[in-house]
Amino acid sequence: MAVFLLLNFVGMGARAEDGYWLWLRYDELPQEMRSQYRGQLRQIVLETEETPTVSVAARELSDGLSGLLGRNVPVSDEGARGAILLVTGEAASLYDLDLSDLGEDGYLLRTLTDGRRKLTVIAANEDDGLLYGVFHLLRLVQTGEDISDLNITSVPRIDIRVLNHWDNLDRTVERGYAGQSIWDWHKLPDYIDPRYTDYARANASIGINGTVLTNVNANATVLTPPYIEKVAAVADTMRPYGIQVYLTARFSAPIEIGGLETADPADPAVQAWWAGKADEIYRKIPDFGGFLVKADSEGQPGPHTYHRTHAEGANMLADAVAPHGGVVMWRAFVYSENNPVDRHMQAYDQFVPLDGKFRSNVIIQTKNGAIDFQPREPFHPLFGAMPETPLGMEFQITKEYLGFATHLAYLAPMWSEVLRADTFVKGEGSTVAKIIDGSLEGHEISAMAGVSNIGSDRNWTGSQFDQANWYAFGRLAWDPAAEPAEIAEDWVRMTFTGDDGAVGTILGMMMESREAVVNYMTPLGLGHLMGTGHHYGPAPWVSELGRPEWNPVYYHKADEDGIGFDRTKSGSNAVAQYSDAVAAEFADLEAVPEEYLLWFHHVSWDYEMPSGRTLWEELVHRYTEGVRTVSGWRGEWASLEGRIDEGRYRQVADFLRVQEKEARWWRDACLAYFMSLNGLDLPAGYAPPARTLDEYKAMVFPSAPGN
Ligand code: BDP
Repeated sequence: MAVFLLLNFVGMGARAEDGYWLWLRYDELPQEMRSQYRGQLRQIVLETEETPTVSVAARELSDGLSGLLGRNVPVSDEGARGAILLVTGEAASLYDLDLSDLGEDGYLLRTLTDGRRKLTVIAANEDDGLLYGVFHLLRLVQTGEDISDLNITSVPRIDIRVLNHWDNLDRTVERGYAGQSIWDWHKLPDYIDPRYTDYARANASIGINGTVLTNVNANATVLTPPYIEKVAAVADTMRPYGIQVYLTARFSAPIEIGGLETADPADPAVQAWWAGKADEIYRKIPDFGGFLVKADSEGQPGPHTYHRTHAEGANMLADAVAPHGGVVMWRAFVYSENNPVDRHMQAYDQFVPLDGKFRSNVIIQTKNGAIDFQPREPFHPLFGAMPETPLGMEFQITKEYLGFATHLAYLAPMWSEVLRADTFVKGEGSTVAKIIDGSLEGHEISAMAGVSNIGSDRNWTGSQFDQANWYAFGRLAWDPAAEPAEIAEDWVRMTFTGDDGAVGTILGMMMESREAVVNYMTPLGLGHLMGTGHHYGPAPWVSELGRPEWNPVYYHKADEDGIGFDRTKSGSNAVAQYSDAVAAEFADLEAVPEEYLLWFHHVSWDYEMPSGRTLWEELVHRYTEGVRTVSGWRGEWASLEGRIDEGRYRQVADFLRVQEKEARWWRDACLAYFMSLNGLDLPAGYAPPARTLDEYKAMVFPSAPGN
């Protein structure tokens, strides 16, 4: 029996486990998990019109349940006993279901009793809602939940839940660690890779309803007629799964592909060109989502060339897509090498004066923190500072700054930390989540974007555990208040195993992982210490790059006396961009949370920390803890050998070895560098760096990916 169970849990035999099936594996559940569904889930009955979306929903449910329950669960039109009913619109009144608060994407899951057997009802206003409800029901069965008395209502808090692919037309992926782009532009539109459908299924299963196919560092070619055909073919594949396609718009496209001499947003010919381009796109893709724009940032063209503002630039594009119901997601990630002001402050300085000047279909897409996706940043001061403008959240799923694909770092705790942060702009409870979901200021549109970690690697994301970040992004975009640990547990059970002991071990590792990475890379509020260009590994010593704010020394400001960026009044005063309550906390050396200490303060090496250690000792301690945590996981993972399929077990084991090695490298290189400045010894009991500082400095990585 035990052997039988084990085989079931690890899904051996059916197919090789290489991660391709993500969390949608649908392997047969062990008998004692399956038996609770007896009398329920017998067949699927459609009480709705059979549209393409309803068809994919019904097929997914049928395939999924047939696999999980080890018996055929057909779509049938007879015999409602023990059935799952997919219900929309009018039919809901037959079952006394109130759909009025569900909006377009929400759904109900209900159990109704029909004699001895139970009916399971999935009801929604729209087909997309049904599809989301189907995936929710599947998740409940995949994780062995009791569904005998369901009473679930689920409505997304955010309207636009979108992936941003930083994918180039030559299939390279900026900051991609999972192989080539999945978009095979060369073979499109004639060849539709079956992966596109699996991509759409996976996204729909977590509520993602949009995808920006191209890099923010944009190429205008994607807006030319042959590429619009290709995009339309992708959009056709995505549509049944409720996913809208978006593109990045290169601001200078009217010049590059339009034959105009200017891209000035005030020029009527430029406006007409964009309006015509939008019309052309919508003729081929009637549900096209709109444009994402990176302008006047890191060398990208933008309205500033013509002495126009971000608002003037964004509004021109917004006007072009508005007649078709499209939106513009205009990025707030801007800073300039000519501006001596603390980089932390520059986006706020540029955007806050424009509050109220954007069209109603513009969303200002803002990174979670003011610098750049570091392992830990305080929330961006723009959140709460533009009450008249919808602000969208931009998270980075791909782990550019958290160890690429080889490091285990579960990111939901990091995202959740920001979503739950209180801006205090309208008193206590003015969380970042309420700002982006629009509820604090009553905005009509809301968006959350995740920079994708997806590529053509067989396992999609370059590692098994990075799938969890894609998964968690979708779940948090649907519900920013969701618990990271609960999301992780669902993912582990669906992806790896239902064995409680193994689930506990894996979950424990995941929940520790982000903090471990912070510790071995950038503890106590440090940030931006990584290598130049490729961003691989530590390089806190770098000081000679042309733009001041590209140098790590700009961020840590370490010298013989101390370390940290003074962002209080005596320094850049970036704290003043936060509400008074938050500013007061961050500015006060005694009150600032320890994890942001060096983000806001320059502190002497002998400063006494709450732990009783000096700052230097604490830093050494944190770096060492980070490495120790990762070393511990190697043993924990080893305890799962034979309880996880061999293929995925091995890959994770190997990656953990890489992570341990690189965590040690981060610790040692950073400590060696800081010691060269402060002249201090390591506290007793802490191992010295394995190499000399010069050796760390001499390391080069010509094959580091993603650059
Ligand atoms: C930085 C990345 C760079 C992106 C930029 C952005 O290193 O590749 O182009 O963000 O978000 O973190 O535009």
